Amino acid sequence: MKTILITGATGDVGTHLSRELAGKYKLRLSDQRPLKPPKGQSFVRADISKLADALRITKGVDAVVHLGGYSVEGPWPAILQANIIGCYNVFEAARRNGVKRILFPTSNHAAGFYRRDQTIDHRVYPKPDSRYGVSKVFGEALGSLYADKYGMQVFMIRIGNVNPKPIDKRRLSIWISPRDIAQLVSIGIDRPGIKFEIVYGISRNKRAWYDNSNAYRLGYQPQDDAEDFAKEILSREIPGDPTAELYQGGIFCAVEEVPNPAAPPKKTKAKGKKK
Ligand code: 15L
Repeated sequence: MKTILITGATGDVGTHLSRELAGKYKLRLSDQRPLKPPKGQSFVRADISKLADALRITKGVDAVVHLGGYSVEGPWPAILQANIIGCYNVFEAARRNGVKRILFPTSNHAAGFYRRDQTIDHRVYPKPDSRYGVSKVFGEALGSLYADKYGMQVFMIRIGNVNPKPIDKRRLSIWISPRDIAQLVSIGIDRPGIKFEIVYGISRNKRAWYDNSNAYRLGYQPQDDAEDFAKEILSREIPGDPTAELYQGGIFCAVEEVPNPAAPPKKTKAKGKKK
């Protein structure tokens, strides 16, 4: 039985995967937050922004599923620490420990600025919609480098949204059920001959914005379709921000006010003074 490290195991996706993959692999779960592992699985607490921790957890595993990191848009220092430094440490630690295979669940937000009326495949140039999206593009680029330069076997899953059910209109296009993501992850772990692949982590959704033929070529046979929930979801949907509605990344594409600490303080008008 293969030993698989799952980083970021306390998160939603990690929780679904450790349940779905139990018994199929020997799972070593890791996170910086504590976790009581399910029976038959082990847990190692680690902070992947420290290379020494990343080296410790990647020792002796057959593959790494690197979920650890900041999982939504956030302040740059947090993204930098977790998703740039942390991601680098995990790839580098895996290489130094001789781990050949690494799965990096990237995100739909690496390409979130494609419009919803476009269908994109695994070969499109990234169009990140956020600092978080940029960090996922960094992970994809790092994976490409480690595949070409060091011969690592790298499997990228641009995940839509993992949930037992799709939660809104946007997710009808990008939803993936827990059992479908587990199937994709198993392909990434077990399929021979992987060098560097990008697939989309979505179920067989009727409203998909992705041409996921690369996943199908590698043997993916999704069981679920978000359309089964469409009637219920559309009946309660209220129109959102028009920019967010235009792009695949949704609200991550909306312009936000980023406070600039270097900017001089704004002058306030003196009270009672007329122009
Ligand atoms: C993601 O990449 C996030 O990790 C997740 O929390 C959701 O925001 C998801 O994308 C989404 O777009 O629904």
